[in-house]
Amino acid sequence: MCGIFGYINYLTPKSRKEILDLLVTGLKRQEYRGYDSAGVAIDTDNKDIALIKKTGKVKLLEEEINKRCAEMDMETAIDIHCGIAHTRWATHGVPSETNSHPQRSDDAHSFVVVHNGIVTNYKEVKVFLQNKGYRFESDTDTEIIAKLIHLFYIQHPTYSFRELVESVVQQLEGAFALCFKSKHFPGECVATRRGSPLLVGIKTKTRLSTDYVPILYGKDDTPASKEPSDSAHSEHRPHMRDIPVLPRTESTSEFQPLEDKEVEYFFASDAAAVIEHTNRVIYFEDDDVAAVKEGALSIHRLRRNMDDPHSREIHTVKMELQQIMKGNYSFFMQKEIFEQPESVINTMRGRVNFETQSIILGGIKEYIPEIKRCRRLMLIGCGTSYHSAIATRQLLEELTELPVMVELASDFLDRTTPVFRDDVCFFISQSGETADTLMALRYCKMRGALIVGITNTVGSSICRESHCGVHINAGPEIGVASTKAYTSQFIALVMFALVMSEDRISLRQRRAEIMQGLENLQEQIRAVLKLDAEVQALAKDLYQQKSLLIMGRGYNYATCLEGALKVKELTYMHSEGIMAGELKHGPLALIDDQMPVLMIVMRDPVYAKCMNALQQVTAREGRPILICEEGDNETASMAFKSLQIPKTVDCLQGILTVIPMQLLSFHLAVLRGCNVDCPRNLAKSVTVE
Ligand code: G6Q
Ligand code: GLU
Repeated sequence: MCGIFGYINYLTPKSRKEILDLLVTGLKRQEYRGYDSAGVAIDTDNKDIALIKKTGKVKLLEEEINKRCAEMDMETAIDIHCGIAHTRWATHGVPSETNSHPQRSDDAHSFVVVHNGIVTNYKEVKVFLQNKGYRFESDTDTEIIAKLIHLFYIQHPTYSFRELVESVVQQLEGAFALCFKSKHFPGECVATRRGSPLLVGIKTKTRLSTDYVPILYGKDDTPASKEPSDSAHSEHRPHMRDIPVLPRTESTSEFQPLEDKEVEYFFASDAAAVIEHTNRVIYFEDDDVAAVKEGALSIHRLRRNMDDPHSREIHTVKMELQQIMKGNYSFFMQKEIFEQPESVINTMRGRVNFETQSIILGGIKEYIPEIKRCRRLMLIGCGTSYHSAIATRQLLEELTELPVMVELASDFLDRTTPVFRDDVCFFISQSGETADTLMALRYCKMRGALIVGITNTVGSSICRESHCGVHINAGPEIGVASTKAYTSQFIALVMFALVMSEDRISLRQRRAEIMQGLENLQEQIRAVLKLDAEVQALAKDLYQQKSLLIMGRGYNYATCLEGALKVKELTYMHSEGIMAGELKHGPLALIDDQMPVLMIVMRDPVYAKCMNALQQVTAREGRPILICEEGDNETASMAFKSLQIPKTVDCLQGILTVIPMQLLSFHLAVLRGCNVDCPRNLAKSVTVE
């Protein structure tokens, strides 16, 4: 989920020092994407491949490279070379040098690979490879890719580098961008993607004579299939046992190189990494396999569908480096809000099977029988993470029929809350390092409870100290205000509730409805994000106010708390999330024609009660802004202003209602001149009690 950078120079001589500088700079330009370790692979003097990897910042990798310089000739210019580099955000295996990329096929470094994303069927492939005698050194999903290409190479010595990669990706499920280098194919590079971004920058001395690179399709395929290429892939994926029914694509005589002799290629996850070298860029599509051989770039696809294009356009990127560092966004928080259509999918990837309506959470699978026997569930966290527990409590109660306690870690400890051996305690934390949450975890562990970690950071303290857990896989969150981690925590807990109710026939209908909701979520989040301009207009009305009250109840109460927290922490404006049912017990006193009030009123089981609250507000001349359902003009007509958002199943609605709140706090902060990504008095990871 982080950064790939590959650099190939063809007849453009560069010293090892220059090549390493280019690779390290390529990684630095993508540092904003967040990562926990980094690594590079280049050729050595004696035709081996040197792997240099380091946990932590790219700066540390750079220092390690400087130390290793003495081993190699750094000055002599090399005419043709391929180097690959990577920043890793761990999803499988803790951040460590062995787990960092590039991952290798064997001690001899026959093949090395860098990978962004998650291979969801890696266990199956790993067992297959272990049975073939491969020994694994890392805990990553990625290592199977390096080993698998090695196996194919042994089995099919006549295959080209590109054909080997094509054979490999046919066996993979999940999301990936990959960049390969091999000792057997010096100066060549093959890269491909499915679900993770990848592009190539092209630099030539003279202007390119073409604006596109033709796509070469697999030989056996006529352009008749109606199937999208993705499903074609999985359909034709041979079972591991009878590997390989390998495709042969176009012969080399049809290979169409770019007409330039001296050329440099820059593979990257983001244009930010190539823009200082060239503005000529091709963005790859899913299942494109791009190969650089003898200075020629070719793009292949295994099979062709009716409306597939004949070529990939070479775009001219007009932006300056500074502009695209945050991927077109001005702030990390903004980028992370807009990443949510993808991050929610990453949380579900490899876990939810919409066809069979089943969910597997690999990290807690073995503990499910024990969890089902427990006395109660306790969900413990701080700040935003605590809110994700509030958001899902009702569903957990419904689907598990267990008592569910939701606790703020600090208060839980203050009370020395009784905990028992048959309790199951969930610790929810984006960073996995929050001191209060960690202390509460140790407190419960000492008392013999089962500890389940829900974190975004593999290898964090909470991960290490839990008995089992779920990684939310939202990708690195850099903005201090948590956004995409919240929606992913939400989904992780919903998935847990669904797992717990799998064998309950009476809940079949309810589960099916929630699964449908999960499946539609990506599109619906996209639709909510389209309201950005409307939310910005609201922010313009509100930004000079001193206070903002946010009211709701039921499934949307958590959105009120989370919305108010976002507004407070980012804009320094007073904001309060109020349970609408509590209005008559005091907060109503705050309402007049001046007090800004935002209310969430969806057509769910508490609709009528929310409407009562709304009437109480309007009766006191309050002028509420409403978040309501798309097409619900009746409710909207009661509002001073309204935002209409798509409807989903009640228990998932909070994912869609929180997004306008994230956008609103963001726009308010910008308008009030606050530092969006680093608000005052708040750290990304609160490691003090
Ligand atoms: C919210 C903040 C903050 C955070 C807590 C808990 O925008 O980021 O409320 O959620 O400090 O942090 P962890 O989730 O990392 O434990
Ligand atoms: N899943 C891979 C790993 O954990 C790649 C993670 C990434 O995208 O950086 O090693």
